[in-house]
Amino acid sequence: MSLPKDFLWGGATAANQCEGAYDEGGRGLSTVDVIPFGPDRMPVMRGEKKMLACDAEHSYPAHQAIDLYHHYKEDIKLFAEMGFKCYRLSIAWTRILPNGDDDTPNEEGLAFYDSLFDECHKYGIEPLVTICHFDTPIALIKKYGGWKDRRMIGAYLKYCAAIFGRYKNKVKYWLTFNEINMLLHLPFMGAGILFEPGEDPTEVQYRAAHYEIVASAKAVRMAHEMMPGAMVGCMLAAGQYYPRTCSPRDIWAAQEADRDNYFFIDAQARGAYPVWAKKRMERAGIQLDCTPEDEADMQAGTVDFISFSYYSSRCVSADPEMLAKEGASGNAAFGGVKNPYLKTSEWGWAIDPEGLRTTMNSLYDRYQKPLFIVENGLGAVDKVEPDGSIHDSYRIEYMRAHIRALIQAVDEDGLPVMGYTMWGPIDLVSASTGEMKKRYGFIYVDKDNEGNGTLARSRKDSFYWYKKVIATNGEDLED
Ligand code: BGP
Repeated sequence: MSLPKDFLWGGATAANQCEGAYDEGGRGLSTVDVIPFGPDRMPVMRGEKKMLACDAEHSYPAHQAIDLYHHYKEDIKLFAEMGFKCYRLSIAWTRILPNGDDDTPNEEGLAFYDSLFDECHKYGIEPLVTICHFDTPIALIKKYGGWKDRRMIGAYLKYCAAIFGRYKNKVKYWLTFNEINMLLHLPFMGAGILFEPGEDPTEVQYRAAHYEIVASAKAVRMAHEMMPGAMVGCMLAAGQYYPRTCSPRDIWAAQEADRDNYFFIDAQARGAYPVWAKKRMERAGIQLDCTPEDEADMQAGTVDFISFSYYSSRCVSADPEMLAKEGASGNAAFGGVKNPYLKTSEWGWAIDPEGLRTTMNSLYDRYQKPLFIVENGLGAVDKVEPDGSIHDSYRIEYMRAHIRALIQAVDEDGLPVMGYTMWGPIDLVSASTGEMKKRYGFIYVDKDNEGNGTLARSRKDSFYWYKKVIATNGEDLED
């Protein structure tokens, strides 16, 4: 078994899904704060229903989340008890720049993350920071229309300069945008995009994608200049597309679906758009606002490593009858058809550990850069026993199978993998549904969908299992 000795085992969270304290410490409002719980959630995340402020009829899970803002010392201590080498978290843009592009950063926000990073280092935990995890500042949506506008690049770089300058001695690993391809699937959540009547949604999305890609490239360069030794990655919502049958039309459909997502990473990792993307844009009548300076910036700001989330593989069909019959698969953001070979989670997400190995090999074949799995896990309902224990064998089983696949990819395929930060080491708000009931954690948080609960933390069976996995560097995966 050959996982490297310095393999970065750990867990990943996002500010908006766990911090809460949305209006404390001088923090400004961002997209995630106005995405409500309930039936309006999807239309708002998709940019179809406009919501730029909170109202009394809705509840907003991000406002309190699991209150990590006030519990981070306790939570990081629990991560340390499991032996974490790495903690992936995101900085909330509006804690640092409440209006998104303020000239002077908010000291209270800066001080919060200073203290959080110190707490990590106290236990030898390396922070891995996502610069933007689904939180476009509302003020910038009002001012510019979010990432539809080129001026967002300048605002993002101001934010980067503030955090790179402040944390250069505390943070070595950075990711520019969480799941950058989510912009195509959930445009408001991914990039603060609201569609106006008469706009071509595809054109708007690709224009925004281009600005994010340029911003990412410029941030990579800035990071390298300001923080020698820093490593900056891109982040893809990954999961290989399988053709539903071996019909050539299904094969092509799967390749095209993969390309929708690789579009971003091709640009971030290779520094230029792939040839097929240019042709696709031409056919769709899309004019990318790509200047010669942008091209030079993209070329000069390629990422150091490829990070990605993996929950499941995906399956597509080119056959309209099949599409009508099988409809969308469980993950509403990605669509597709059911894979008859796979079981699904309680939320309908296909469970496919072998697909992780396939996805990793596709990514490495394509980019030849080190990989980093920065999200993987199982959202499930947990039952608390009368004595307070939680027997989450289903979670252990899911993670064991995926870690096995990761080890195979290293051992048998020889892929360089920097680390594995599973998603949601502590229960937190679900991004897609806003629920608390969809739990990922090794640590249980006493809070329900309606917001009731003491917020008390407790250890599930999986907590002790993961601790052993880390202690043995993946040698012992039994429970
Ligand atoms: C990814 C996001 C995370 C996280 C995860 C699980 O798309 O980067 O923020 O939430 O998915 O998804 P969910 O919370 O919808 O179960």
